Amino acid sequence: MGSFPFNPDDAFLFESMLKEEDRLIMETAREYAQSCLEPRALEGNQQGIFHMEIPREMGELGLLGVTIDPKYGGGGASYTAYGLIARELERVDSAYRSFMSVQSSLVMFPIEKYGTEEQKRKYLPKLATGELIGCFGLTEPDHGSDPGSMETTARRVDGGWILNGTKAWITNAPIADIAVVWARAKEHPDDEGEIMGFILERDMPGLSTPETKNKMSLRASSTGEIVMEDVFVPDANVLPGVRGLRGPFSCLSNARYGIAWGTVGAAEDCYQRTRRYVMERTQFGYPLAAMQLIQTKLANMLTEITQMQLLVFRLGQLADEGKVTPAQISLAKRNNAGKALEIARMARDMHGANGIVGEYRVIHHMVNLESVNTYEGTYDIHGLILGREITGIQAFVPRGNDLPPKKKPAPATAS
Ligand code: TGC
Ligand code: FAD
Repeated sequence: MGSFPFNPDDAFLFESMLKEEDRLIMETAREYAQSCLEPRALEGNQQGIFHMEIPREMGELGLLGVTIDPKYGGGGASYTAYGLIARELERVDSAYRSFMSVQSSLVMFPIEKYGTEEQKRKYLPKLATGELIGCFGLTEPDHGSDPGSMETTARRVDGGWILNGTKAWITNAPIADIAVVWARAKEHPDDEGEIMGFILERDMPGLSTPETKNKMSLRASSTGEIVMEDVFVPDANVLPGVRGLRGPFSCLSNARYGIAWGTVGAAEDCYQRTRRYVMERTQFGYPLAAMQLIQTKLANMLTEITQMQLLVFRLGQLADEGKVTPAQISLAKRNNAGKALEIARMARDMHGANGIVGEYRVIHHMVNLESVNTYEGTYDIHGLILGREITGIQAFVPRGNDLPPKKKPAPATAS
């Protein structure tokens, strides 16, 4: 064994395994995130502001659509590079990673994969520069974990489709120029309807995107609804390359992959801030860092982070070799979002009262990670996806004849 120094930020030297081109992209993202996003993060969170310069700044540096073909303005880079960008943005605020994930994985990806040549040329270059902002509408007020039960419909008419319905909890919706919306398309009124993807533009009559107010998490992310009242969408704006749930779910795979990486950044930031804090903070005449319980907590954090780092590194290799599966992505998203949240909660505790103060930034990550653990499939839904892969038995719905009656619970009464 050599006497190589131990690196308490990268215990198994995972960054040393990165390819040079991926490392350069990581360094660009890190420099930008630390110098341009970090100074805005506290205000963004406390005032609930998404600074509108951010899309163009990210676009100029090539951080949007990094895996998309360069002929459409993308970066043509690896999935590992995409993950590394997510990690650097989320090290500052999950809201910034969220913006980038939605733009790259949920808007640019389906247009590139399922769109026509005209759609690719019309939208992708401007999405890559941040001139256009996109959002992705799958979730509905009554259908979150089970988007297959969606109620939004597209009715066939001459030259296009009429969309009706409401999508809820949509990242970027209030600021988006375009929306990729998934709806049940009915050629005839009695059709059950196949899920199809549509590209909606901001100025289409009948479309509105009211903001979701009073969020206590991801406050620097703009979230809203997509309300569609007889919105006419021409045939030119239909994504022709996919039918069925496979369409939106393949986009989710990409975005979940980015979340698995992004949450490493949030966890690392919580751990590093906590390590600095306990070295400086003295109680009972000694630095907190000298206490056994504190050291064990730091050891636990670093152990989890190391596993998270190695997991996404391998996930990135598999993605770059074209061998990654949705189940592997579910495992990594579930593990890393869940562990990052636990680490953030621990970091908050180890900061004592200061842990609830914005400037220390750990509660900021903590409340963000509550959303990250929920969106793109909750922690338990990914457990069920894995359970189905392991056993071959789906357990999303209760089985047998004891199904609960389909009625709404009585409203709670004040006593
Ligand atoms: P299921 O039978 O599992 O699948 C239907 C069809 O889809 C295919 N498929 C996939 N294809 C590609 N990638 C994946 N990850 C896929 N998962 C499934 C599947 O092969 C099948 O294809 P086919 O051709 O045989 O029909 O459908 P199900 O209805 O039983 O699914 C159940 C479940 C729970 C797995 C699914 O509903 C689910 O994943 N629920 C979670 C919903 C979710 O994640 N929503 C996310 C909304 S977007 C969001 O949160 C953005 S936040 C972004 C940000 O701000 O960063
Ligand atoms: P529910 O589905 O109502 O789940 C509630 C609880 O029940 C959870 O704990 C869940 O794990 C559990 N549960 C559900 N089903 C089962 C089951 N079968 N067995 C056991 N437990 C179960 N959606 C988009 O389409 N686009 C976006 O851009 C987007 N951005 C978002 C941004 C934010 C900030 C948030 C918070 C959400 C966003 N979402 C978006 C929606 C997100 O994907 C959903 O919130 C998520 O899929 C969960 O759905 P739900 O909130 O309806 O929860």
